[in-house]
Amino acid sequence: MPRISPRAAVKAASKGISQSTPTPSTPISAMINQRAIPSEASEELAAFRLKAPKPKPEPPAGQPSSRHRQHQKQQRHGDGGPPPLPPKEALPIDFTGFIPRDRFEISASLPRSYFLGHHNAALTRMRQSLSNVGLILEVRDFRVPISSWNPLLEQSLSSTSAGVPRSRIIVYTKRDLAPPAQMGPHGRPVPGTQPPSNVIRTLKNFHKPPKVMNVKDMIFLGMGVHGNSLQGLLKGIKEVAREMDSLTGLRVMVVGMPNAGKSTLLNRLRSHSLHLGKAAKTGAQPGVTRKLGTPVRILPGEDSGDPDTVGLGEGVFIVDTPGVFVPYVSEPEAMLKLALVGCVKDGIIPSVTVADYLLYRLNLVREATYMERFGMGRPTNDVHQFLRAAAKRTGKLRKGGDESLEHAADWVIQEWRRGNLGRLLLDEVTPKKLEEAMELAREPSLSMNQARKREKVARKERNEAKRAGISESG
Ligand SMILES: Nc1nc2c(ncn2[C@@H]2O[C@H](COP(=O)(O)OP(=O)(O)OP(=O)(O)O)[C@@H](O)[C@H]2O)c(=O)[nH]1
Ligand SMILES: [Mg+2]
Repeated sequence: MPRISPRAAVKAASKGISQSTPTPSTPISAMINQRAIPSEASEELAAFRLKAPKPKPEPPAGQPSSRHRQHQKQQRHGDGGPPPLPPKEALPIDFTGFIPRDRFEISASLPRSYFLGHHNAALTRMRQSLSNVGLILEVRDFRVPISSWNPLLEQSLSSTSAGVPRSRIIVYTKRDLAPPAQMGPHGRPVPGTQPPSNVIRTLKNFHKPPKVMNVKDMIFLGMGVHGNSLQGLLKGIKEVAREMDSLTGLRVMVVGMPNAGKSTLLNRLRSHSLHLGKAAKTGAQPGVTRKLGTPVRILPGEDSGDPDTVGLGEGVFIVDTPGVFVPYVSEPEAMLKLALVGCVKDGIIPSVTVADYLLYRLNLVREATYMERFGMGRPTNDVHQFLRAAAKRTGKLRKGGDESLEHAADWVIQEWRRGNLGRLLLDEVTPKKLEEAMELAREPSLSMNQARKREKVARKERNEAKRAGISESG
């Protein structure tokens, strides 16, 4: 039999590798989990685009608009109908004299965990598949840059079996859903708001070596103009691949909290660099990806002939993973933030509570979009008033009060997530806050056992509170 050199053997074995075909080093069990899905990348990007209302064509100069004509007709005929609505812009939207709540009351029985069986199973599988992973892409949601940080993932995946730190790139997604800088008089930020550029600077400074050794890069990504950062991310990935200088190329694992945008990131990288369609399923609820995927190619290998691939060996492949929640959220407000951004499955925390928290945060930064949208002349601290106004506007107000308020709450939360009710940065990002988060992250003991115990106590309290409620009312 002819002898083949190791390099030639690897090349020959991988000759038939298609864009999403597992490489020879892929465990067989991992190969069956993910199949290529027909191209919908452009739809995906289109879905990102905020649904801005289509501008109505202006009537030719000198001619009144149809609304104006109708108004004039009513005035002329004096038909006794209801007075015409004032134009939306004329509504007095004013925070003068309004005092927003300065704190949000959180019930002691609020669930503080969403760590599911498949999260734990996924973590175990991720640990088992790490041997050939050279880079971790850690995905966090830019609206909650601290709360969506999962120290458990970091501790579990950040070093090799030899104890050497594994390279990491942190990707903050949903940058497009962060608010533009809200500047008040004298060019100062509106109290309670943080310009995203300050947040980015603080995060970058904090993660600079030597503080966090193995973070190679930090990328802030979103739709539209923020999509340009994909280029920077690919550059960072190539650098790591070249440093590794491996014949088999680079295996990247994309990890993060549920619904942070991991699968979308994989699809976007593949689409951007190879112009190929969607390879991973995505969706607006957490838990869409349930198992580790097969490696999906995002960069071609050296044999493609492209000079830009020199040093990339067989190319770069990404493994998608299910979102993994933290075992226990010690800060109750962080749990509300995670529920609001969609990291926690809807319904785990009552939607009226989540909508109330949203209202509290909108008022804190004097975000008036809800008043414009729901035809409210004044801001409110009352969630029921807020939801009733929303329900009236959307026709969701039906008989049976509470139920329709819950529907309205679900809808309001979705609208905010789509960016249609104002944008918020929910975490305060300061060096001190980051330091505190880092301290918490250094506590590996606050893991499964503790989490289970704490959740058990909380569940007991919830049940007792429920029983007390029933006996009081009965
Ligand atoms: N506006 C906006 N939406 C995004 C962005 N990234 C992801 N999304 C949306 O966020 C939702 C979740 O995306 P996925 O990629 O499925 O999230 P995931 O992290 O894979 O979620 P799991 O598999 O459930 O853990 C989808 O509706 C995406 O369209 C972004 O940068 N901007
Ligand atoms: Mg996914």
